[in-house]
Amino acid sequence: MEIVFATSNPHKLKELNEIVKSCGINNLEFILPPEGFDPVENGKTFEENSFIKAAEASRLTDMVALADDSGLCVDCLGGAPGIYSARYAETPQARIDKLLDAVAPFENRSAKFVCAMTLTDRNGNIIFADRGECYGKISKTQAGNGGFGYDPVFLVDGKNGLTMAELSDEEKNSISHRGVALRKVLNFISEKFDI
Ligand code: ITT
Repeated sequence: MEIVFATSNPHKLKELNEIVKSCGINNLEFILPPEGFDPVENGKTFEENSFIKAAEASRLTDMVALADDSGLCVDCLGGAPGIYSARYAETPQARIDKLLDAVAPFENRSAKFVCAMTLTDRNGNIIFADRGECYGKISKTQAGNGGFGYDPVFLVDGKNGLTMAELSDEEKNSISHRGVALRKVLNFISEKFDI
């Protein structure tokens, strides 16, 4: 079975395919949307933006589509950057620098990664939606080369002071917000479809 993965972020696609493989599923393939896929992410929540992306991909392709809207929510910043995580500053490094500056005055550095996933049918109607979360703290300095985005400054709870970027791909996928959300989606898909 083929499902369109409504993203323009190659890191997400890579992680998605690794997670599917780690679940022992061989007959499900996520494919990218066609050129021209450029949804307007003007929702107010991860869930709304996830639906907007999935519905747009279904509309363009006439296929079942899955979307991931995700981000980092930092407690002392009132949940920012949240749904604006991708747009917090120009480049990945500028986003990390801005985050470390913003968090610097605070003692409480607790944070979470959130991933809202929505599956839509060929007509763009929701058939399944759920979210995954992963808890940790913002580090004082960045460490590690794995993953993407804010991974180098996210100290994962229960991982002995390692950042998400210092974990192996398998370790990240086993505890990440994306892994948690996708495994729920895969459970649903395997019950509903013939995979
Ligand atoms: P699409 O909308 O095309 O899927 P995007 O990167 O713009 O790609 P989002 O709007 O969902 O996606 O924003 C997600 C941002 O949150 C992402 O660009 C990172 O900055 C951050 N993020 C999400 N998941 C992350 C992860 O696993 N590790 C580090 N940062 C992550």
